[in-house]
Amino acid sequence: MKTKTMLGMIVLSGVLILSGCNTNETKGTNEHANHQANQDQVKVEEQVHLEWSFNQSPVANQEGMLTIQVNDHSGKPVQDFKMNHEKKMHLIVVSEDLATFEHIHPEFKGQGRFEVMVPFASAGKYKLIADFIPENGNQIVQTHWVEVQGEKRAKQSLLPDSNLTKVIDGKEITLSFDKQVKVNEEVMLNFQFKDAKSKKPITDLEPYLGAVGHVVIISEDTEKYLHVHPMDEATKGPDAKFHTTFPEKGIYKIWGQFQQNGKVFTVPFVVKVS
Ligand SMILES: [Cu+2]
Repeated sequence: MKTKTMLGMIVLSGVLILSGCNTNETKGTNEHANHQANQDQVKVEEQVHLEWSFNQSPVANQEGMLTIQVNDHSGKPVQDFKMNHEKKMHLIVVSEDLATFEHIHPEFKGQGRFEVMVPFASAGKYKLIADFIPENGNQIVQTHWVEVQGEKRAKQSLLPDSNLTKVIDGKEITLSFDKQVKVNEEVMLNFQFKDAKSKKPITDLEPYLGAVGHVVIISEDTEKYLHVHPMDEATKGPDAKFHTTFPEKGIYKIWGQFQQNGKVFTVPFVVKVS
C-alpha cells in the first residue's frame, strides 16, 4: 500500500507543462505548424507509473546506478518506447538551485526497465526529469527528487544574466529573443555562434541527437520543464532558432546543447520572464 501511495505522488509530481516546439512526431518546419495541436496531447496523464531506485543511496562524487522501472497503470511493464531524438529516454538531472545540469540517456534493458549511472557533484537535493514516449502513447515527463549525501557546497542564487553572451570552449554564444519575453506569449530564441578569438561566424555545428541543438528550460522553482527543439534542425550555424512559450512569470534557466568537432558543449543562460 505504501508503495502505491508513493507511486501516486510521483505521478502527481510529474505533472509538468510542456510547451514550445517540443514534441517529436514532426520535424523541421512542420514542427511549428503542429505546435498547437501537439501541445494538447503532451499534457501528462496517468498512463504509466515509474519506480525510481538507486543501487546505493547517492553520495557526492560517486556514481550511482539508477534504475527506472516503467509500468502501465495495471502494473505491467511497458514493453517498448518510441525513439525520440535518437534515444528511448532522456534524463535531465539538476540540482535544486539549478547550478548543475546533466543530460544523460538511460539504457533500455527491456521489460520497462532503464538503467544509467548518475553523477552527483555535491550533496543536496537533485531533481531527475525523465522524458520518454511509450510505444502506444504520448510524450511523458515524470520527475523524482533525490537527496544526495556527502560534501556540501554553498547554494547558488539564480540571478538573471545582464549579458546574454557567454564564452564556452573557445566559442562565443549570444542568446537573443525576437521580442520582449512575456508569459504565455510565444517567443523565438536565437543562439548565435562565433569563434571567440577571430569573431568569425561558426558554420560547422554538427547534429547532436538528430538536430542542431537541444534546449532545456527549467523554472526557478523547478516545477516547469520545457524541452525545445530547433525550428530548422539541419542548420550548421551561425544561428540556431527555437520557439517556446514560458508558462509562468519568473526566473528561468536555459541550457542550450550543441556539438562541434565531435564535442558537445552546454551553454547556460538565466532570464526573467515578466
Ligand atoms: Cu537527451
